[in-house]
Amino acid sequence: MACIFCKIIKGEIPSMKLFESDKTFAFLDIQPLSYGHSLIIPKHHGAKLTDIPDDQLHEILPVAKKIAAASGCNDYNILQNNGRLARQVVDHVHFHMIPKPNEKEGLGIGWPAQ
Ligand code: DGP
Repeated sequence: MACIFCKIIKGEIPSMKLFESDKTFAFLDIQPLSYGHSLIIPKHHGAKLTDIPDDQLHEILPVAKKIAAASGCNDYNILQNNGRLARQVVDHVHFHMIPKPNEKEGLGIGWPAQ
């Protein structure tokens, strides 16, 4: 399997893991748009949201909520791109959690040391 996110799930490519269960994996994005930019993915491989069975998606938003809360930021984007026209680069479904820190909130408090 050539999928880089499947390799990350298996530990064949290192990542900064934030969460793992039998169906879900979350890790820091390697090209962060802000400090704490993370990706929440189903372990089930599929390129687009419509390729993933419903029962593999149930944890995604609860995990995104936990990670958003841990970021220490009140403001954040949850994004999910499908297809090249939508700027999807990696063909394994992933939800971006992008904190929008302000000066008061600083860098957030919940992240592992880097
Ligand atoms: P998208 O355009 O929605 O397909 O975003 C793909 C994201 O995946 C992009 O923000 C960078 C991230 N990414 C790509 N390769 C790796 C990798 O090997 N490790 C990690 N942690 N993130 C990656």
